[in-house]
Amino acid sequence: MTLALYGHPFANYCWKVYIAARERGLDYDARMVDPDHPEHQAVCAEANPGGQFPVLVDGDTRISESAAIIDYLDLKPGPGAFMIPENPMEAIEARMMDRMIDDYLAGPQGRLVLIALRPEGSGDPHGETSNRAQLDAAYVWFDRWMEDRTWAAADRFTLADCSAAGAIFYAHWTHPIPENLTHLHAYRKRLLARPSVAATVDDARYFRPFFPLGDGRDPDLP
Ligand SMILES: N[C@@H](CCC(=O)N[C@@H](CS)C(=O)NCC(=O)O)C(=O)O
Repeated sequence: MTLALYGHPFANYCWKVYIAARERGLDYDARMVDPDHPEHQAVCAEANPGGQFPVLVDGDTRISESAAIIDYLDLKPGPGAFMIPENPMEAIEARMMDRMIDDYLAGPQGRLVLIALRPEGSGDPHGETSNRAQLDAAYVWFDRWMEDRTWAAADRFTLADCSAAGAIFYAHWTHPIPENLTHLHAYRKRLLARPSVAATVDDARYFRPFFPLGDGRDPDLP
């Protein structure tokens, strides 16, 4: 039976699972969650309290939360390497970095987008300053972390890199990564060159004009 992934091609947390499925070489049926597909929104509303996506449905199994979905994908036989390392300490490092990337990069990045989408006159200057400061601090930390690494954890492409791809991609559009943070820039370029990530970026191309921040220019993209 084909796995169904409910999500949206432009959504950062959905990128995590699309990238993982591609890395594993697993087929999936991408079900678009948007107002044109209320039946798909209903699946997400049943799957978690916020109606958030991604949601994976596999027969009677329904999983919410991108990291849990990637855990589940590792149970499926496929030609690609597992996204959670088999070595327990490496698995802990991959999960630790997944959480840090979600919390310190994707978190403030997503909140800045929500602030930008507020109706005129109902901005949040304090939230804007504080989320930009959080990204500034995170950029410095992650740049140092990547100084002697190719991938974010366990010396190979893992769950952590599935998280990082969309988080760093959109973070740079939202609040540019300073040029002197060369390790973080190099990691972003490595991620964009990875076929699983490049295909996911491509699937989202149509939606780029809807992004509310930045000037839409990205020299690292074809
Ligand atoms: N912790 C969740 C976060 C999911 C999430 O924030 N999804 C966003 C799309 S990237 C969403 O559903 N946004 C629509 C909404 O919140 O209504 C995960 O890792 O899956």
